[in-house]
Amino acid sequence: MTSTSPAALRVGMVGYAFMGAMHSHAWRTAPRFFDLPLQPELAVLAGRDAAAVKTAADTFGWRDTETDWRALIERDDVDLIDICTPGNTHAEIAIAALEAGKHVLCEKPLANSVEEAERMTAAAREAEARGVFAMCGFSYRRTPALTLARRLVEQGRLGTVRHVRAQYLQDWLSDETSPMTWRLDREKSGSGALGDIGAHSIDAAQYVTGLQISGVSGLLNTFVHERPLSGARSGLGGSGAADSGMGQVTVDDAAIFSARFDGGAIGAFEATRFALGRKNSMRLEVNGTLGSLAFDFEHMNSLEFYDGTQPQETAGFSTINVTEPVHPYTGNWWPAGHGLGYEHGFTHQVVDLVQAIADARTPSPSFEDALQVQKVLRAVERSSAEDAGWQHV
Ligand code: SOE
Repeated sequence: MTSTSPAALRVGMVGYAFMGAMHSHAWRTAPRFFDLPLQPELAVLAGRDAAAVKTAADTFGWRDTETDWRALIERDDVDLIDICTPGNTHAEIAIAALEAGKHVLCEKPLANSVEEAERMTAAAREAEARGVFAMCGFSYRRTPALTLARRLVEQGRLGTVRHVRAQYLQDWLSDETSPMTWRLDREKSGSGALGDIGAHSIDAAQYVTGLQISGVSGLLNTFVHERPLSGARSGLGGSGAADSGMGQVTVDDAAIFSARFDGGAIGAFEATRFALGRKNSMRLEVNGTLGSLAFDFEHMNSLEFYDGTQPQETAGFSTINVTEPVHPYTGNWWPAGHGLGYEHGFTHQVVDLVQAIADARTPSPSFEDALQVQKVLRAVERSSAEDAGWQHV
């Protein structure tokens, strides 16, 4: 009997900071733990600074480097472009890559505006007709507990969804001297807490419930308008140097909005980087006519479930340890009960993308799904900026 190894999927990646490191890890790890129909190869890493990109490539295990993403896209030894750069570059790179016949994985949020996201979605639709596929990286969908939550909603265990409560709470900007980053510059990031982390909540809420947000009313706020241009970094935040000059913060620090979903459910959303003590608390609570779910990423290996069909005497929220082989993705990892981390969602994202490409079907979330999230972001911003109240999405 002969065994044939799967065909290669040669990846070219643009960007090598936090998300670049994470995606590198995912591409390298996915085929080691999952049986994939295509074999990802870390082919070429692109970045503008030749020395820095070479160091990153050596660190993360990339074969070759480029200093211009256009040269990367032109290479015929690359099949897929993974975009891990700030939002202002997504549209140009993704559209060029799709036109050149490369599959695309693009970090979230898809773009900095609905107009860009629409162009990207049109390019993805056109590419798909040629067998070329695009996915947006809303990685939290692939946290096993959230995938299980989706499964429970699909199985009807919640009945009709009535309420969604979604909060994404971080605190890495609480220190007012924490230095400027591209994430605080609207030109580069499109928006602040709203697009960076609120977008995750929007995607997760729509994914878990299977419902789309049709209208919103929002309120954004910026608490700190100027920050030192440089300083000692610690994680995403840090403390700035008083003598480094000041830069303008041009995005929101926090966002809240209420939402209406198709079908009548209502939701309350909150995104902030000023919730002292909350590190990466991405929470989702869903209440239906038959049951409720609650999730907090700070306890990512568990899901709270209330089964309202149980006898009242014994009914109560139960904590499911989402660490067993019956749970989504977990059987491919450690022995039962041992749990997963932040990076696993990114590895699962690669697994599902590779499978979709091999099956020649639209990956999820598609650019179309991500465009819908972008429309929600725009509606929230309009509602707040123009004091315009309710906005249809
Ligand atoms: C910063 O807020 C950040 O790194 C986001 O950009 C990521 O998407 C999120 O997963 C963690 O927080």
